[in-house]
Amino acid sequence: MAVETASAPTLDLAALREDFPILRRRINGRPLVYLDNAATSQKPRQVLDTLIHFYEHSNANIHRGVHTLGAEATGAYERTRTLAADLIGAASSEEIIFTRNTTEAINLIAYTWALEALQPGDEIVVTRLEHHSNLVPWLRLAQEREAKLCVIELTPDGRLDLDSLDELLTERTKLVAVGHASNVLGTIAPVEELARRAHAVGARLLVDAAQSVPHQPVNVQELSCDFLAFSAHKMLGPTGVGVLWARQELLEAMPPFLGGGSMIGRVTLDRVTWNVLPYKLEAGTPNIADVVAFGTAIEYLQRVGMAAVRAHERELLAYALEQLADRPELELYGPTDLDQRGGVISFNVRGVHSHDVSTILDEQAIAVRAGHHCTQPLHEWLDVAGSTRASFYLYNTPADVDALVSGLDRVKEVFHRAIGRAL
Ligand code: C6P
Repeated sequence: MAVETASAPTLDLAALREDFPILRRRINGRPLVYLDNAATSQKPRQVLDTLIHFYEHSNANIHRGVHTLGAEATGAYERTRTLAADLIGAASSEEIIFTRNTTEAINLIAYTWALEALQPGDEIVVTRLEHHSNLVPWLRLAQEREAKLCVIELTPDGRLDLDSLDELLTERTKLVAVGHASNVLGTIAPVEELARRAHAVGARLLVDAAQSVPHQPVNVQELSCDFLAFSAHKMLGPTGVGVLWARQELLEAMPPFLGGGSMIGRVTLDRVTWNVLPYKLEAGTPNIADVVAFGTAIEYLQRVGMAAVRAHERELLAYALEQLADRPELELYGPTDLDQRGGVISFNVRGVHSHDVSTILDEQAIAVRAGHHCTQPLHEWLDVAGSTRASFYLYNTPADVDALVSGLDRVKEVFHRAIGRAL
């Protein structure tokens, strides 16, 4: 199990890895090296056990039946809400809304709060780094509401160019929507400063925290943001669960998103009133068992300590960048200052398609992601169609980095002619 000490957080990696059954898998006769954590993380047996235990002992619908199972299921589901609130420093668990994923949480804000708040001519500020989940809803809404989308561009090494903010933020800005950590470059956005600058012009700040909450301490009070979204499946939890956090007064003022069971106060044939928070924004039967198991994932991460997770990934990142330096066939992307960067390395092997790189790595049991990673405007800026991405999590080891490096040696061997032509 992991240990966090006050001064130097360290992880007992051998013990920790024992908790993840899938890490014992072999692919093509070799042990799995899982470096696709930004896409989704693996799950510890504690989370898997919770899922099985729930279905074997307490399965029932929630907030409905008054029988024992219904009460147990409701208690377990609501317990996760409290754990999620504690994890991000929410003022109360009523500020936590369960969704399917980050994408749905952001769309919820777009089609409730933003649809009401935006008038023709208003402006939404996003960044060049955004995942399509934090871009497409705003593009759609801008079209629907005749609003304008303004973009924070990047410095040459892929940080946000804050010099443009004075021009971009005006009294017409209603929302700044920013990814806390980029899923491609790893860039960590200076959210506190963005919040201060957004609030100074009366705008709200939405943080896409899909790649930050799983990897580092995040506190919504310290960030001073207004909305924050993340996904359970990227942080040891099951798929199908997302979290939307927003300040209570904003949630209170928002109209419901979907209509149906649970979200109502009273329904007659000519009138409907809404339930209190958080239920007003959770229509229908939710993903009960997966939310319950997500609670176990949060407890697991809390035991390890988010500062320890961040420190471990930063060490792996530093080691990997050192090992991958001075290889002329590699084009590496992302900030050089590791304090401003999460545990993600995207790159291209010159002259070789990212899918081919990924396929050769997969032959050696190394799982990475290839393509545009749902960030086409960023890849347009990088001037490449796609990239290969290795992304770390708490169970990765320096040996995984070594495997990646020798995997890339193999890519070089196989594609030496194409690489030679490109150099
Ligand atoms: N990025 C990746 O491989 P969902 O799919 O809703 O759980 O998360 C969407 C999302 C939003 N923002 C950021 C910054 C993300 O990285 C992601 C998911 C995965 O990079 C899958 S495309």
